[in-house]
Amino acid sequence: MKKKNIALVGVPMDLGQMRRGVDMGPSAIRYAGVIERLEQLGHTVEDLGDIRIDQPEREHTADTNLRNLDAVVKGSTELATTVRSVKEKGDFPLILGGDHSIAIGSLAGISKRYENLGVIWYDAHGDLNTGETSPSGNIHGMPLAVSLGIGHPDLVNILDYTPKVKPENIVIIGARSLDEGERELIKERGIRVYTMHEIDRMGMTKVIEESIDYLKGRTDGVHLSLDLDGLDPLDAPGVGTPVIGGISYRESHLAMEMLAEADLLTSAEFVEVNPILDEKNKTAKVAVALMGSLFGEKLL
Ligand code: HAR
Ligand code: MN
Ligand code: MN
Ligand code: MN
Repeated sequence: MKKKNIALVGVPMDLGQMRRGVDMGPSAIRYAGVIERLEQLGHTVEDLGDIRIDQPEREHTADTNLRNLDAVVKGSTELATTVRSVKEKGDFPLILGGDHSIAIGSLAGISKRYENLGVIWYDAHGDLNTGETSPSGNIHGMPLAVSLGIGHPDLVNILDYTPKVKPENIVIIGARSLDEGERELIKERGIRVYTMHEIDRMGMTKVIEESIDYLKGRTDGVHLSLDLDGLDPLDAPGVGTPVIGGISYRESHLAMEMLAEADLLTSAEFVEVNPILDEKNKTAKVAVALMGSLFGEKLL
C-alpha cells in the first residue's frame, strides 16, 4: 500500500451514551502503541492530540429527548473543523473515539471534498435512529441517520451542508441489533447491509470482496467507521453496548487486510473503546492490531 501521512485525532467524547469511561478511549489506544505500530509500517504519523469536549451542566437540552444535544453539537463541530483541515492538507485522518456520536463530526469534516463519499459502517448496530425512533435518546445510536440528513437539524447541519452521505454509498457490516425504525429506514433507502447472517453464510472474504467492488464503482473516497462492538464481546469486551454473536478477531483482521490490499480508504475511525469496561486494555490492543492490518501489516 502507498505510504501515508496519517493525522491522529483523539475525541474524548462520552456524551452520546450513558456509560462513563469511553472518553478515555483515545488514551487507551495511544497507550496500546498506535503511533509506533503505524510508523513501523513506514507511514508518517502526526498526533494532533485530543479535541476539547465540554462537560455539560444539564443533561437534557430543552425541547428534545436527545441527551446532551448541545455539547454533542459543539464537540462535533470542533472535530469537523479539525478533520476538514487535515483533508485540506491531503493527509489521512485517523480518528480515535470516544463514542460513535463522533462520526457525525468526522463525516461532516471529510465529506465536503467528495461528490460520493463511501462509508463502511462496521458495527453491531445500525446507528440509524432519530429522536423519534430512538429507544434511548442516546446520540451514538444516530450518527449514520444524521449523516444521511435525517435527524435533529442542529446535528444534520454541522458545517452548514447536508447530507454528508448518500444511502447508496453506504455498506453496513456486522449488524445484529437493529431497532424497528432502523430496519424501515434501511429498506426505504436501499442501504446495503451485511448482517451476521450474511457473514456466517458467505464468509468474510466474500463480504469484503463484494463491498469493495460495490464501493469502487460508485465512490470517490471511502471512510471506515469501525465500532469495536462490531466484534464479538469475547474478543472486544471493553465496549458499552456489547452484543453476543459478533465478528471474530480473525475475521476482522481478514477484513482489514483486504481493505489494505485494495487501498481504497481515505479516512478511518475506531470508536467505542471503553477502558473501564475492558480487560487489561484488551479492546484497545485489538483496535491497534486491526489498525496495523488496515495500514498494511503482514504476517510474513
Ligand atoms: N440502537 C440502540 C439505540 O439507539 C443502541 C445503540 C448502541 N449504539 C452503539 N453504537 N454502540 O453502535 O439506543
Ligand atoms: Mn465525562
Ligand atoms: Mn456504532
Ligand atoms: Mn455499536
